[in-house]
Amino acid sequence: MVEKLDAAARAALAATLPGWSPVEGRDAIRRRFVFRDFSEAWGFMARVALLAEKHDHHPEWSNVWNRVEIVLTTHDAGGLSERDVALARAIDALL
Ligand code: H2B
Repeated sequence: MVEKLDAAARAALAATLPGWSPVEGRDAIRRRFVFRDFSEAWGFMARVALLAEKHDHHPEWSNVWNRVEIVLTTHDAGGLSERDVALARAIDALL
């Protein structure tokens, strides 16, 4: 079983992942990405999909033309875990 983030790790989130914010009513974080067009958005999603497979950790996400919204939470833990932090960092490193 994956452990949920402890209070110290949660307090550090704003500093460690400044692009991500808490999702209202859920133990999850979200980031919205805007690209020039659909092609760029889809290319980004393809790279995130490969990262997700590598991490064995998968986003909840949606795409509308040039916009992608990614929500991260750990289903196996019922909330945020280090897996979400690791994937969020890896996604940020793609930008
Ligand atoms: N992704 C997310 N977001 N949360 C999980 O708990 C999770 C996952 N578990 N991807 C993984 C796959 C698990 O189901 C497999 C069997 O490792």
